[in-house]
Amino acid sequence: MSEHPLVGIVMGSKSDYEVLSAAVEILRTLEIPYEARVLSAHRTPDQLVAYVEAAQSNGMRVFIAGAGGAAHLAGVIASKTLLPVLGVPVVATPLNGMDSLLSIVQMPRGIPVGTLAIGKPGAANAALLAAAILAGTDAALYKRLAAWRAARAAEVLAQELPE
Ligand code: RP5
Repeated sequence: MSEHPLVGIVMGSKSDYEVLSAAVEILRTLEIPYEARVLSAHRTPDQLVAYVEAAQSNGMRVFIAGAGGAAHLAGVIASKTLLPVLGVPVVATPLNGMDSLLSIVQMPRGIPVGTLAIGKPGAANAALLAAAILAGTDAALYKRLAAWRAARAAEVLAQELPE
């Protein structure tokens, strides 16, 4: 997107994109400028920190971080910025995402990470939460988010059960 990104989606590996694409979809639908990057807390720590610092300087407002296994990506990002960081646990090991969930949600006191559900529902909700954060200072986005919610309600009300 041409406008400067307000949401930075960071994932530890390209293999996480299948999950994080659910966040991308929501951000596109709500017309929120974003950028997505593959940066790893343990494989590219220096580049990760440089990215977070540069992104913040360039007007980023929210980070979404998705990773699997011993998922410290969101915590490392949160350690380098005061911007809200939303963590998405990804299934990447035989522990089925519980390892990632606990790694992200159990941040020690003082460096918060808002933690979402494991997998695609969590990624979608991270984007919706980012939208809600941004909508506090963006009336047009607030309207788009309200319309999105209303459409979900209409979908449920239109559901019919088989005879
Ligand atoms: C984590 O290890 C990544 O976030 C990913 O979920 C997992 C596996 O990475 P790859 O081996 O697919 O690169 O750091």
